[in-house]
Amino acid sequence: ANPLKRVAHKVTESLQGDGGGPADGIPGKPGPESPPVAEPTEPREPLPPKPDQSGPDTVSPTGQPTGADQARVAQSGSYLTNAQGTRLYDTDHSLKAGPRGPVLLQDHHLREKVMHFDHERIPERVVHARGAGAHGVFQSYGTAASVTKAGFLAADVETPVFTRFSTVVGSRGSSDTVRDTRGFATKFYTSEGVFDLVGNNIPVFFIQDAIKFPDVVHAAKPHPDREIPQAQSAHDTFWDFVSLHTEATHHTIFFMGDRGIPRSYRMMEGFGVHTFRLVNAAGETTLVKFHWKPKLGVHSLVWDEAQMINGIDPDFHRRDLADAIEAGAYPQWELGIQTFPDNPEQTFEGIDLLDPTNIVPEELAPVQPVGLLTLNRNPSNFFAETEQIAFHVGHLVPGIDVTDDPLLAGRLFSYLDTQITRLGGPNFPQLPINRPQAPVNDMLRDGMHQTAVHRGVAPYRPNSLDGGCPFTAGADMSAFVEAPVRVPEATKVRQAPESFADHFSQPRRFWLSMSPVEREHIIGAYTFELGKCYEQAIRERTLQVLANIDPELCAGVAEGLGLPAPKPTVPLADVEPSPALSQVGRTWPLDGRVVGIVTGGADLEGVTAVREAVLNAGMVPLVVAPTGGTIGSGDAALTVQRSYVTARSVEFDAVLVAGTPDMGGDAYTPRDYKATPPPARPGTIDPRVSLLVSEAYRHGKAIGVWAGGEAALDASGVPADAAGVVVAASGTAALEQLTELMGAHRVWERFTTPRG
Ligand code: HDE
Repeated sequence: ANPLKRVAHKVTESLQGDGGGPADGIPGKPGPESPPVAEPTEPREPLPPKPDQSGPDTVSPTGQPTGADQARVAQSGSYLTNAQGTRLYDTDHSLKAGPRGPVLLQDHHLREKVMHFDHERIPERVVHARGAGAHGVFQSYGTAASVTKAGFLAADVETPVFTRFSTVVGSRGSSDTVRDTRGFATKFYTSEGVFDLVGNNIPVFFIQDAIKFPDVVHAAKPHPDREIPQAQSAHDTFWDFVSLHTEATHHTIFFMGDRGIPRSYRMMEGFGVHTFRLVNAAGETTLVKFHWKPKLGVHSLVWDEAQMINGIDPDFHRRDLADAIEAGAYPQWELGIQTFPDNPEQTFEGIDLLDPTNIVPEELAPVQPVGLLTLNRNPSNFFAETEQIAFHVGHLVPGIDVTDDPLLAGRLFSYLDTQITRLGGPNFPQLPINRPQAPVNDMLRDGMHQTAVHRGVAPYRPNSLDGGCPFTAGADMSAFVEAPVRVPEATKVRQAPESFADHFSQPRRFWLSMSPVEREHIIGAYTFELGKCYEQAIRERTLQVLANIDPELCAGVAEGLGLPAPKPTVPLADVEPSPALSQVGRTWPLDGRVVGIVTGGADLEGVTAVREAVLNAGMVPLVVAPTGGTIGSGDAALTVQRSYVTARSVEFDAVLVAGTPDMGGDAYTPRDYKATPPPARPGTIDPRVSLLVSEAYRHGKAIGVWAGGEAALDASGVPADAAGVVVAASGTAALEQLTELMGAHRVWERFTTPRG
């Protein structure tokens, strides 16, 4: 039969109003005698394409994946092709009129290659531009099942996730260890749709109302005239804003504290910040705050170390996360909830739960663990995964709903809107990293970068032409139904509630909860940041803010700035400390901690034994020797991970020195020094080793020596009997004592506090 004739025949039929009828196997479609149908009441499978319709093939005649399948594996085959799959014989030379002649406009390969390159960059995130991420799984305990019907929190459900950590202020290429808040955003690909928990490592925020977000970000970003400083809060516009806008005080003291410079993404807490509303199967609601608790504890760098790392290894956190996962030291966090009765006031123990500058101390509302997050897979392509992932606080699943926190309201708008600029249109949920792992059956159509090939003719409801599909589901079928919360009758106002007005008692609680060494760090941080401001008035205004938190804090900073300490202008709040806020005083597991083992060639057997012992303890040993390559010969030969040129103390959590790590004879070359170093005398300690040891000491790290390594201590000015310094008979004996010390993260006794 002539196929063309068949088509012509069908067209004529449909023009006559005979839509094919039940003979087509399309239920609900009227046959010649059927009456017109009402909207169907039962869902059914999507219509198959008509015989004259077909989507793009997903496998090419040569067996290569194409279309949607190709998106998963962008590169296939062994030979270079252009973007259309045509093989190329040369990609290094433009097409020219003779080897020395002009390049020809007809070079379509040159034009395609350069055109694509010209558009490789997309706009960076307006905030949180610098980040790193990983895939993982979330295993629920089922302990939240009584308060939420969210399927992924039911007992024993495993949900795939992707987590992205970030700094807030810096550009994409900025350094990891700047003083800043960190983002902690997790996408749960649940069977009921995507849930995003877009949080930070600090439990409160700068502002109480989203309308001020552009203000705080403009103040924190580099000055608009010279575009400096990069990724810093230590400048006039930031302190100008936060000193005038005292609701920022709580967030500011948090990141002037040690949480502003985390040791590792693996060692940060995470917080949902806002109060959310959970809904259980019976429709009962509970107010809730989300917490992530790292299994490794909450630890930070010291400021000197953080500044050094900015230069030595700007990718410090990114590298740490990827290395730990690659080594199998998978970072883990427990998800926990603080729950509060959903009372009409939405307060708990007098704390306004809708004010995102408030915490509820864990001592008043304990954090109850509800599941375990394990990050166990590094991305295979940074752009496709970490850069293109798009989080949104409005990505919610049944059982988790929002509250009237005015900061959250603005975020519900912003996170969708920003993707239009960043990812180029409304179809970003189709990017591989953003695709839900639940079936998608939306009626969103077309638009920039549409990659779906939709079927059917009726992307609208109600319809009868697509059999009434898609159908809406009820709450009993996992549909998201907003909690029917009463909205109080009110008059429209641009105004904050009275309960948002106290800006000092919670920051005071934070201050009072810190250990002496943490308080010194906070004083040091304010003194540094304000010392970088040019305007005296900004310093003075900030001192007034500090006086309203605590006189000791204010006096400490005033002293450093050489200014008088003002008196408080508000009564100092009588608040109980919250010990859970302090990072000091507990013992933690050491998985993935890095131990530097320095040797100039002495006791290589001992070094080998320590290396093994470090590995067996789940930590990472790095052998440091005068040059790269190997050290020693024969069976004793060891691979060197860091030479004296590439090793710096900041990479290590503890340092071991074997024997006298002298200049290594001929191996010592002064190439990494600008000036000629002191003349090398055999047997003296290499200045790079004494620098390493003295820095490790200064930063409160455990140090162990054996086999004559005391000489390295001596050369570094480190007393052999100082706290956290171990002189042992063997490397493994030294490590044993070090491990104990490292459980506390740092040798805190070394941080003397000038104020007692
Ligand atoms: Fe964000 N925030 N934010 N934020 N935020 C963004 O979304 C915004 C806020 C947070 O790894 C942007 O996709 C507004 C609080 C994280 O991709 C943007 C307000 C908290 C990330 C945006 C806030 C966060 C973002 C920029 C005030 C902690 C990175 C690019 C109302 C609870 C997510 C993007 C990632 C990113 C807006 C306040 C956390 C512009 C308007 C509070 C972790 O949409």
